Amino acid sequence: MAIEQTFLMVKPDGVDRQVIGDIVDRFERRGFVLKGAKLMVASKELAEKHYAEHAERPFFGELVDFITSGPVFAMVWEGENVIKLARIMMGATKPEDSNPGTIRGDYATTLSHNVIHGSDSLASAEREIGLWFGSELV
Ligand code: DGI
Repeated sequence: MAIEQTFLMVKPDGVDRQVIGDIVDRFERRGFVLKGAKLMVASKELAEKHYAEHAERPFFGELVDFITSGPVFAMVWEGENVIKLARIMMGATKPEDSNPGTIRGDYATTLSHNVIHGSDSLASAEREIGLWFGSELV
């Protein structure tokens, strides 16, 4: 398995709940390496590009409004199989399906307020890292 990079983001509810430290700690303890991080408020344009695959869904407007409603903590993490393993550590999208011990299983309150985003494939990781970090990474 090759070394990969993935894009992870603590959503506004997670920043508000002050769980950035816990989330960073989980990935560091798992052996992954933080390659970039920033606290920022996403523009509507960036949010719409990020969630472009959901553009036709009825909840798209709500999704964009929520992700731009306050600061997010955008991150790039690196490691072996990090894309898949980060998704497992995050837990399922729906709070009723996310297992205790996962990030969402421990913190998510509703379907939209589910604390963290993580790329779901190599193609989306590359696209999302480019979108959020461009050429900023060291
Ligand atoms: O990759 P995920 O975040 O686990 O899930 P996703 O890419 O299918 O959806 C992106 C986000 O959109 C998800 O974290 C929460 C929200 N979402 C997904 N399905 C619904 C939804 N929000 C609402 N209100 N209704 C939905 O059916």
